[in-house]
Amino acid sequence: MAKQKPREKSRVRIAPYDGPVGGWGSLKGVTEIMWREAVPLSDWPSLLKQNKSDGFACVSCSYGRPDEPGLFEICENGAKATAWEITDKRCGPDFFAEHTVAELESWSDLELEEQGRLTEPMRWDADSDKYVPCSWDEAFEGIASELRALEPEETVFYTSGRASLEASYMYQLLARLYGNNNLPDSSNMCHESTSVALPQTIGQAVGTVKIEDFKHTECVMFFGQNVGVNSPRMLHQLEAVRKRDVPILSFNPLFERGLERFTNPASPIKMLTGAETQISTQYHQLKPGGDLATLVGMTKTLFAMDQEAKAEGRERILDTDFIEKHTHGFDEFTAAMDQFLWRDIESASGLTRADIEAAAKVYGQADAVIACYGMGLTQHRSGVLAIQMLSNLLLLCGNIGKPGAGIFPVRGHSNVQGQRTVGITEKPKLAPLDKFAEQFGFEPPREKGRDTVEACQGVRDGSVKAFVSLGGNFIRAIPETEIMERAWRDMKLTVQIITKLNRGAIVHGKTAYLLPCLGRIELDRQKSGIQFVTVEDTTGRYHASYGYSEPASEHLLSEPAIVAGMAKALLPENPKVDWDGWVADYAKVRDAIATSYPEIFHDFNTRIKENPKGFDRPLPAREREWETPTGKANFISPRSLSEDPDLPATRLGVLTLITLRSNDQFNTTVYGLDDRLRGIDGTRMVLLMNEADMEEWELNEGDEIDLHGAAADNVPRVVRGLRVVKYNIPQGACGGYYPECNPLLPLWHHAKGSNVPAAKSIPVRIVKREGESDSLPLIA
Ligand SMILES: Nc1nc2c(c(=O)[nH]1)N[C@H]1C(S)=C(S)[C@@H](COP(=O)(O)OP(=O)(O)OC[C@H]3O[C@@H](n4cnc5c(=O)[nH]c(N)nc54)[C@H](O)[C@@H]3O)O[C@H]1N2
Ligand SMILES: Nc1nc2c(c(=O)[nH]1)N[C@H]1C(S)=C(S)[C@@H](COP(=O)(O)OP(=O)(O)OC[C@H]3O[C@@H](n4cnc5c(=O)[nH]c(N)nc54)[C@H](O)[C@@H]3O)O[C@H]1N2
Ligand SMILES: [Mo]
Repeated sequence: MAKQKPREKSRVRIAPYDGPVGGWGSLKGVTEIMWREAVPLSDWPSLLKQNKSDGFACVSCSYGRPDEPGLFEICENGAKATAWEITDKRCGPDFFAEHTVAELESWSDLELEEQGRLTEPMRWDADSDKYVPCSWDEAFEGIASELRALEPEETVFYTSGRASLEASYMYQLLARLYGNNNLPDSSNMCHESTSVALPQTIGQAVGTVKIEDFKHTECVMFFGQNVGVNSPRMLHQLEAVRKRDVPILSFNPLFERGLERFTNPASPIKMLTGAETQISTQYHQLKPGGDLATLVGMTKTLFAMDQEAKAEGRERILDTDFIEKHTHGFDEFTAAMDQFLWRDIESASGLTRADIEAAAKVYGQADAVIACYGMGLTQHRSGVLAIQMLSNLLLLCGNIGKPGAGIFPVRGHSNVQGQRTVGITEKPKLAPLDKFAEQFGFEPPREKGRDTVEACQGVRDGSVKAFVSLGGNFIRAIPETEIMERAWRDMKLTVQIITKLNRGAIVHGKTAYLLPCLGRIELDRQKSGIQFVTVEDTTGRYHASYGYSEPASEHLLSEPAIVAGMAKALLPENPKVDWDGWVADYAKVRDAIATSYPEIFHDFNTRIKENPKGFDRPLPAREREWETPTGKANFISPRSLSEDPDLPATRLGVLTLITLRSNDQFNTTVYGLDDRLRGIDGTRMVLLMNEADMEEWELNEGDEIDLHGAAADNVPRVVRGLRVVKYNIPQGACGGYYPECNPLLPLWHHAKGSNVPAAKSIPVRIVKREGESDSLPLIA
């Protein structure tokens, strides 16, 4: 029985939220989800184990752990992610016996995942259109026989950024032994712009900041990263930074509550007195994609300030010694900056010259500056360039490679950075293929594999015929939902290694398997005993993660065991790859990782045991060693302020859509329909609009509209039935939730150089709905 209008609560409320991030609202959020997921009371104290050296690495974000973690080294959203995984709800064969897949088509993401943890491997049965239980061996054999019938390049092995170093390493080896480098991961939709931009500028693909740097910094900047929702543990460091009266500058088209105010829920006094910390000392509401122009404007201001200081015989603003000794391309960069006019900077950034100068002054006067950034920079057509421009700004004042300073890409998933480190990459030059060849006695494929966008293109043109997902909900996360869903069903094989039912199970290939796995919080018992796994956080530190809760079902296998099961069924025996031995004892996988990557992982097992707080990867740029072709840190000069070339020639009636995460979701996992911090309760089908634009379009709050894609290719793309909400967002921009708005994002609209879908700048047009609305009234 198809459900009616599954996406709204019976009561929908839109009203501005006055509270801070954290505080009682946050504690209430935690308790609500613990009840909703029916987490037994005995498991509640487990929250205290989160992000402790003897506990588990939070399955939510990738932010690092301080050396002395607080009693509650958790946050509202980390607690939600934990509750989501250790839930008492189960989705077993009885559920699947009751529902055909066609029937589940109309279920929302929330309703699918609300069924709870999957308990047994399942195979899709074409005759009944139902998932039916199968044994693990049947699943592995079935998958292997499909894959054997294909050419290796016709299969894609996708990973979502949560899988451990051990599982990821085994998985990339499986793909390469099978014969391809088709190893895209969620990073391709996320911080790939970072991984492309930073090696060219500072010679490493990851950031340079450690948590201790927050103790020494004199200024923190945020470009397009929503700390209060997506990496809330960082608020503890920001609170301490503000206590020292250090300025924080935020650049964001939306006023995000977490960048404005915070009440520490771990501080009893603050909770009782309601004391809030003001986070940002300056908040610049730029246009979507306006960062590049803003950074150019700040740079011009610094040049002017420096000239003035020089003329007056004061200490220079630019770090001329650093520029001279450590950088390349400064003269060309200076000339490029001279080309840009303030008039154009103001119009491309949406900020006034005075605003930009005010930000530059604070930056220029601080001796050590940290620049944090997230999807607001990476998910644009010019994302790579914007990151390079941020790096330029830091280099000007020597803000890389000294205490309290650095560039800080705040990555998403808890091990997304680590997966790339251990070989999950479609770019052969980033994997030690010669080493693999020697270690495992085979000739690894040398051709470039497919990234996320290229994998999607392959599914569309039929050249990709099988898709194996280690985690994630790929079909919901990618652009162009409708077109991609149609193409997806033509594939020969889809395999989902997941923990909960999601859309990727419903939209499937001709043969389809669901392989349910253990989560990281669960006890992983293997032949040699209980195993732990390891992850790399966004500061480049490796931690062990120990599960503690009983598995959701006795039939679950760990991710390493599933990868090994597929590999053994598919690949010829290889005496140098001991899949069984690896599964029996993950320490042996870590030994293999150490052999492949000795500089980073030498003595891996010893070091992880001896350092309960983790150990660090080498970060050459932190030591001012530049592993670039010039041997220096490079200034990279932008040639334009990025007019997005994908926008249609005639912009009449076109708005730029930013796709957003709510406070009640982890990526495509929707915990609930509320977004407390933005004052939206009970629905996600909204379009946030500027008041002046609403007048222009003659719209009132609560009106229902259809949103159409307005990209230059004129392909019809539409999301129907969004309700207009008046919001403080720049004129010309509008906001909607991800993944609901993904049908509007063209596959080809992605960052140049990194192929990250430009999800923060989608051209759209509004079409008003005539007649009666079938929605519930808004209660303001
Ligand atoms: N609770 C929770 N935590 C998460 C996740 C989650 O979904 N929920 N997801 C995880 C993952 S995989 C990731 S990648 C990270 C994502 O975390 P973030 O990097 O914070 O990503 P978003 O929330 O998509 O958007 C970030 C901010 O960019 C702003 N923005 C949009 N366009 C622009 C622009 O042009 N310029 C600027 N300066 N700002 C802009 C938006 O208003 C928003 O505040 O979080 C991780 N952590
Ligand atoms: N429009 C728009 N699109 C976007 C974005 C955006 O900002 N806007 N953001 C992009 C970004 S940054 C990202 S990272 C992607 C991510 O998007 P997703 O693919 O949604 O990422 P996940 O959170 O990894 O996927 C959730 C699924 O992982 C499975 N899962 C959970 N825990 C585990 C586990 O321990 N093991 C395994 N094997 N499976 C598990 C569950 O079944 C769950 O359904 O979306 C991208 N898409
Ligand atoms: Mo991400």
